[in-house]
Amino acid sequence: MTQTAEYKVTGMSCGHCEASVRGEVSKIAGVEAITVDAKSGTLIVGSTAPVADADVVAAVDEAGYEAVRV
Ligand SMILES: [Cu+2]
Repeated sequence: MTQTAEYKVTGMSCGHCEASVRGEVSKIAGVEAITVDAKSGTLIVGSTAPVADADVVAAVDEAGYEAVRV
């Protein structure tokens, strides 16, 4: 892993929400590690190469939530 990016995600409330976000974000090329916490609304994406914030925001949107880069 060469870098991490943190996002604030609004709308998550339980483990199913975390799983949905994890599932969509894991589809992004280069993503190696995903830490997601519904309680704090935190998403941390670890990747081997730079991942566009727009791609992460789109993936989270696909899961049904809203992400903003911290
Ligand atoms: Cu949920």
